[in-house]
Amino acid sequence: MITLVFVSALLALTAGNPCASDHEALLLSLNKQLLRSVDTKDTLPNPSVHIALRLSTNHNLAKESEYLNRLKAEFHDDIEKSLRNNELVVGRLALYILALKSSCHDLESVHVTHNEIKESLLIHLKKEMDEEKQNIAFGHRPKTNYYQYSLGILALCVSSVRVSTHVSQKLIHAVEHRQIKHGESLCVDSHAMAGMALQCLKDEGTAVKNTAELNRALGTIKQRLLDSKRADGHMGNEFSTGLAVQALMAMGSQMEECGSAMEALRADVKEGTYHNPMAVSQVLPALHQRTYLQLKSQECRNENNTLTIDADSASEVLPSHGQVSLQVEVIKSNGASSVFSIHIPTGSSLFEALNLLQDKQTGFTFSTEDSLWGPFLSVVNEEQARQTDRRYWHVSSDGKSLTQGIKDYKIDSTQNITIKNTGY
Ligand code: B12
Repeated sequence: MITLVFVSALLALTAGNPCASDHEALLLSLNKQLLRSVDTKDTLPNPSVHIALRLSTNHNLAKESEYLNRLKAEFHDDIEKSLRNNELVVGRLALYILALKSSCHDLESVHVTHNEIKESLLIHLKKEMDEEKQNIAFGHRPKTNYYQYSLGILALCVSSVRVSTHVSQKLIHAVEHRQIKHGESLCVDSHAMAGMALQCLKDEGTAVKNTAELNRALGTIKQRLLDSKRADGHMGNEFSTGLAVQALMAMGSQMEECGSAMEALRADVKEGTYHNPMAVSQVLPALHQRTYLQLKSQECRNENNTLTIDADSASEVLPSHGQVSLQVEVIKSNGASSVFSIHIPTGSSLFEALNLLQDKQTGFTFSTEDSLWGPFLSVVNEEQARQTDRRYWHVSSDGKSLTQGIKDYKIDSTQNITIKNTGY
């Protein structure tokens, strides 16, 4: 009798847990999708992709090691190129360090050259963080952004480099004074990154200016992440939920496999929301219930080396049918507006649509800059929205801000796109 009650209770439990049955299969397919993306040679290798592969349970060690070598050659060169142009590389350098760390690579053996001085990656990052601290002191924000500033602290902390109390204090202060934003609203992604950075300092017992303030900031971040939860389980949006889940786990919250945020992520995976490798790389660790903080104790021993790419798994691109009309309004920084119209094949990306519009020679022109997320719209009708002036081209459709970039956003119905030079 007791056995019967126990078995039916167990059955009821598993039946009420629909996520448990397909979790492993979904994880594996997303893992394979990310592994497949590393074969693309037409873009720079992405350290965030490497980190996600290394934080996974199953590996393809040969491909991972080949990718690390590409990072050490191509990504490394790109960082040095930016240094020659006197640009700050805080975020990319931090991700590069975390990627090396994820493969247990000796960090002291990798150097960058800046102003003819050769220095280790960690020393250089420490210097850039000091520069950013000064930027915050005099300009009230970092030259890059708080997402990258947090990544910088995280990379130093995970690599056991002491973070100065002045540097950590600036992040704690920014959290408490609601200065961490994406455009107009509080930025969930950056709060998640700040949470992981500050949690790392706490776990390490790193000296901070005021321990009570550190704890208060961690509490604030946790509350803001929890408050960002929507009815459908997402925290912020589809692209911040993975980082938010990861941060909450790092901060000691139980994020159950069957919790609503995990359910939301799984639903997104099934719907194919995450096709951009950068998006996959920010979601996969959370689904594995792993966090960037675990890179600190990464051992790289006895790893499961069974991950392969299925021969027939390449996704099929269906030919599009019909046309939709698109209206594109450009609003320049002085408020001047111009409107362009075009018919495009259904399912075109906004990037393809803008190219078609440009080819029609109606006066619309644009150019983009490469980033880890893909092409970032930087110049429209010969006006540049400069990040150094804290401006960008904000993109919306029918008045709703896009949650994807121009290359990923697909157009399958008639709509009005607005591209507006906006300050942030
Ligand atoms: C800071 C930030 C911005 C800043 C960047 C400028 C700055 N110096 O601070 C501003 C406010 C300008 C911005 C703009 C946009 N952003 Co933004 N942004 C971020 C954030 C929080 C951090 C990016 C970063 O510094 N990464 C670290 C460094 C190491 O990586 P990086 O690739 O070198 O960084 C550069 C690019 O990421 C680029 N960038 C920033 N946002 C976006 C978005 C897209 C689609 C692309 C291609 C590039 C890009 O700016 C970074 C600094 O130069 C991320 C959060 C995240 N989860 O990644 C969101 C994030 C990348 N942004 C996002 C979006 C949607 C946008 C916009 C499309 C919003 C809009 N409707 O207009 C625009 C881009 C429009 C365009 N012109 O092409 C989404 C992208 C999701 C997706 N699937 O593509 C994210 C993930 C936020 C989210 N959860 O929704 N963003």
